[in-house]
Amino acid sequence: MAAVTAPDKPLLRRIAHLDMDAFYASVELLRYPQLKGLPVVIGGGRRRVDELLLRGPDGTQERERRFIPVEDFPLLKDYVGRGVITTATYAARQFGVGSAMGMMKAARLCPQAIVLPVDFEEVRRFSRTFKEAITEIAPVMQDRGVDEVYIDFTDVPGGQREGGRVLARLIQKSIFDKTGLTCSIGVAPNRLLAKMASEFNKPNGISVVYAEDLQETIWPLGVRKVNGIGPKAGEKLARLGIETIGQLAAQDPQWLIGHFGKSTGAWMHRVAWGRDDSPVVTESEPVSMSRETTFDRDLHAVHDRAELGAIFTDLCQRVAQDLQRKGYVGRTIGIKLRYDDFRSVTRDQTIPDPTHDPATIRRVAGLCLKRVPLERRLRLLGVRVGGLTRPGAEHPDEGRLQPAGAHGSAPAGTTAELF
Ligand code: TTP
Ligand code: MG
Ligand code: MG
Repeated sequence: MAAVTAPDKPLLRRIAHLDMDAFYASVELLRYPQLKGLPVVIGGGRRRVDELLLRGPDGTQERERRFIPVEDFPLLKDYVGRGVITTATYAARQFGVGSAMGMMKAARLCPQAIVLPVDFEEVRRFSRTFKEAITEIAPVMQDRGVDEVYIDFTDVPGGQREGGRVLARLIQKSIFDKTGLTCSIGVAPNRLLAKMASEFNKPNGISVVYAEDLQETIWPLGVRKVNGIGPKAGEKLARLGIETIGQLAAQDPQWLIGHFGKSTGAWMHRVAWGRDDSPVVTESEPVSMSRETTFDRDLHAVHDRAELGAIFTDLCQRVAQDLQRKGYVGRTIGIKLRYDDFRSVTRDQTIPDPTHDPATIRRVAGLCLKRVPLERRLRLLGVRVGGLTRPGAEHPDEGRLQPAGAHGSAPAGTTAELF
């Protein structure tokens, strides 16, 4: 392939982080375009709201979504309950409303905001579509969740021009053309800085950062802007008098190691200096899907049999739904238990024909359960289906999938986890 730049000028490592703007809310605006520009928050209960909206005030009319008058939508001021906001449109954010805020509190800030619940199916569908739009242009993409990815721009045509801005623009346009959704992109020498940069010009923005911008652009930011410094580490750093990334960079690495341990302390020093060599790992297909849940109180296989049985069946159904939604079947069905003393055990069994049937998964998982000691109380139960294939693959090996990377895309939900 012809080099984009002269041979004496080596390619700069250019890594992008792309994050969709107000993702769940933007997905709703696609089907209710009459709400564009208005404050809308996503949160609360089921999608019964759709039925109500579609039937109209007298409960009989069948209305098309885009013709439903704005006045008919539920408002935040009428919300009663303990729900929290998942996300908010940028129009709503101007009122100080945002992710993780209680809905009743948000109602005091922006009573006129429209409330809609999330539609996970729709969100996942758009998630797949925008990612496909990216890989058509830039194949080295790493999935980092429902609305964000890392992309290696280094060797992609346009990836070096204006530091990556040209390619970023092209990707934004392609995503918009295919979905009607906007996103923000940060391009930087590595993933660490790209992740920060993608937030600089939200929404619908592009931000290009070079290694030499570290001092001016990155060091004034708060330490919590570093992906990996969470609330606990942030608080501890604050107690030590370190608020900004620049202050972190100024610390002696040994001092950081003294406070945070060898690996975290050394890592903190590295990231504060903008260093990150981690590659963008192209996401392979998942090898397994699983659901697990930690109980509110430890349960006993005999004394809490009914409760445990119901949870077990529910987990099997959820895994089956995940498989069906994502279009997989699997042959190896397994369980995971954690006892009250935190020891864990797993068992699995492989069946002749791959399945995504909840009853089959439940039956085989039940057989696995019979093979573990159940005297102790349990704190966690999980169900897993592995050996995944796409149904309809002509030859079993053709549908067989590669091992997942370190960050499999776990199905959304509180009980979801890959194990
Ligand atoms: P984010 O990318 O964090 O937020 P966003 O896309 O809504 O807004 P922004 O423009 O600032 O990127 O999260 C992506 C989606 O994930 C978001 O639309 C809703 C969901 N989400 C949750 O379910 N819980 C949360 O706490 C957050 C922050 C997001
Ligand atoms: Mg987002
Ligand atoms: Mg995101």
